[in-house]
Amino acid sequence: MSASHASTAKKPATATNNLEPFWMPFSANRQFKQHPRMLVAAEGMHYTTDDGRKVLDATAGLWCCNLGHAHPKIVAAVQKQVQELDYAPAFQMGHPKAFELASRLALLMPGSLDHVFFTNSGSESVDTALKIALAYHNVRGQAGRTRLIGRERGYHGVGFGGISVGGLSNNRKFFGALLTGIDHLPHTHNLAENGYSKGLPKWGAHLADDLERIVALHGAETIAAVIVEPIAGSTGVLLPPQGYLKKLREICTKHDILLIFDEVITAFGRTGNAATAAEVFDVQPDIITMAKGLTAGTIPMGAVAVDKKIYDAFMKGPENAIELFHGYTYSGHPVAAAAGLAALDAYQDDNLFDRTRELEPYWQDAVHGLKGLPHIIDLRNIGLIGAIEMEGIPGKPTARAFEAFLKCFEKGLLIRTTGDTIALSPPLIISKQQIDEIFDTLSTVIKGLA
Ligand code: PXG
Repeated sequence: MSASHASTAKKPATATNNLEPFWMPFSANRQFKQHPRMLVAAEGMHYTTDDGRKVLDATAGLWCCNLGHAHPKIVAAVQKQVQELDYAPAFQMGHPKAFELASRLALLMPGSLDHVFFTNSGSESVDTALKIALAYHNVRGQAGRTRLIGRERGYHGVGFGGISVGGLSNNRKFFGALLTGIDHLPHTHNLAENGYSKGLPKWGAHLADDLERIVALHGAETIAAVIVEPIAGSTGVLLPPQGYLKKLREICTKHDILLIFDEVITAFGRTGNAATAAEVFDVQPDIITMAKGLTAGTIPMGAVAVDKKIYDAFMKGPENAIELFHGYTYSGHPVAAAAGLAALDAYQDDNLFDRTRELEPYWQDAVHGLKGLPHIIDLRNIGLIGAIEMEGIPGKPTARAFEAFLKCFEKGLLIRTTGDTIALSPPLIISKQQIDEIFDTLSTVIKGLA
């Protein structure tokens, strides 16, 4: 065998805690492995690091641990489930908890969104929603509706569907031709018009009219669906201008185009006193994608809620025929379903969606209390979400925010940065005192940034 061929020879034994083999997702691998930041335990609002420090979680993990960490109800439910029924085949077989969770979710979803398809992540939820949209038009005799419309700066996970409708250049440009037949609406971020908005910004509803331009360009009869995040999270917390989502809804309805809300980070109480941002913003989509807060981050699970008219369109033809050729080995996994049911109980029993609304004014004052500190060019908030946008260091984009991230971590605070924006999304169980702690630390750190 020539030296250039890969070898299957056994590797020499290496230390089991070697950091090298794990190719970390969305991470600067080499930098991290030189200076690792390891979390070894978590409870309530705090992580514990491997050197025994407590770190206040201002990000709910990655926008997922809305109930804080190690919620006793979820811990008990998962332990019990894994012993009782660890796995059940998902195709042509069922187990009660998946049906129960779907029923509970159907009740939580707005309007006529009353059927639920289970996935294992936000990315899978997005690709599932896009496929359902295409197949929906197909089964009702409109197979020409194949175009999908996303939005600039949108993040819809990392599947090929999600990066195609997504609008983040780095997530797209390395990965070939992507899906064809995709168009993008303009993003809605405008600091000159909307800087330092509290809640939804006033300017920009007209940006939804761009959908009419796209419809005119391609013909409505070629367009299957529009997908947007009600609040664009990963790109730096971009809030929808007042009236914008309603306008999108109106234009979609007019042209028989499905409207998909990607609520992977906004669902489960993040934005106000309802399960979904759709309800908080009073706009009814045809499909909602979820993940993260569904199990409060404890077990991977995603879900896609669809309007009754969509499910019904598939329930035609012989009853012994499979209606949708799509699904995952772990769709509705018993342990994930048990975690989901326990999470829904906990949201309800602890009134956590109401709590978001109660804490919102305090949170808003705390976010906007940073105004005037060096480097800050915008502050934004809604529900229990906050964004601190900083001016980048010339020629070194992201460096300033990343330095803030490292300094906060040293001081016992976990934040999340994207570009030069700090995004905050604490567990909904946070106390006012912990909100103060977040902003005291941030204020000290930001004042000390280069
Ligand atoms: N859609 C949206 C709107 C998301 O925010 C996904 C889909 C993909 O979910 P999965 O489970 O496949 O990762 C997401 C994920 C951040 C951050 O810091 C956000 C996400 C993931 C990791 C970090 O903003 N969102």
